[in-house]
Amino acid sequence: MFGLVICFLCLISPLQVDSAGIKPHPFVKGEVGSFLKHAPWEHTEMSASLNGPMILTLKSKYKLDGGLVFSKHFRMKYKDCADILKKKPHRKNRDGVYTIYPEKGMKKRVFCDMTTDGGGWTVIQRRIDGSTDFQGKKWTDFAEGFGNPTHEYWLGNDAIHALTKAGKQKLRINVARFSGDKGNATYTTFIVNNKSNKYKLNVGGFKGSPGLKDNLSYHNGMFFSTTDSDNDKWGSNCAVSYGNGWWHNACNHSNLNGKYYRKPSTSGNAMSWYYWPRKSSYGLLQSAQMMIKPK
Ligand SMILES: [Ca+2]
Repeated sequence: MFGLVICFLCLISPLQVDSAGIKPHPFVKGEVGSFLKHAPWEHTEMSASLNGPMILTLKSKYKLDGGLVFSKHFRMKYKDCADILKKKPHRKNRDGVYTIYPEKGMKKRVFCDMTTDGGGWTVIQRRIDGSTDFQGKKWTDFAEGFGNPTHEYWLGNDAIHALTKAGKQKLRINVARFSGDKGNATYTTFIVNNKSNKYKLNVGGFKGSPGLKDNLSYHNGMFFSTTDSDNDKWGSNCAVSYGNGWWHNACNHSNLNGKYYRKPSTSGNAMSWYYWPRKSSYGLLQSAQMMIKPK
């Protein structure tokens, strides 16, 4: 691209170059830069190619009267929502579904929260209306992920592991009750281990909004359990008793993958964040969301 700009300089102005022969005089560069910026470029063609699962290359050509063709290359590969925001700052405040590549060969559609606390949050779990069934899901479902990124979903333990394994992500949990109360909890440490370590949870560094207690540290160091894989600290399988996959201990202080009830419920299997502010009953949550962002 720069080479073409230099050729263009040759056409319109005597060019001063340094000893390397490529650097225009700052004044000339500024003049021409301004001209190029405001010139009536005509878009002539665009082509795209996929190189493996990670890289999309877009080539765009622009023509200016006089015949000059100016090529632009765009290489797009985003690891997570923060990466998108970093490379495309204009996406700030534009929440929505985006495509990310947590690691080589892994492509995921996720909801990006581009608004909360500076944006760039990759949503890994979302419950808002009960449209996605979190019950009846097995080990493989939780590993691979399920649901709809525009509404409710579980991103998948493999993807969550890929995003958090480097230890550079913080976790934020947003919860809301049917009563209208809202709260959030953040954890400066959030790492989910790999499949052979049963997606063991490493969480710490809690900070919560007023009144909201830490209900996840009880699950620190726990393996992930599902109805078909008991890895908890209880004699029976918590995932069977409660009906869903989670980092059950014996059994839980939080169960954000619990059953969604469309009104307050006293059922023990309901989606819950138990201590808020003190002991509370299950089944008071209307929505929950887990999202991560680099520290
Ligand atoms: Ca057990």
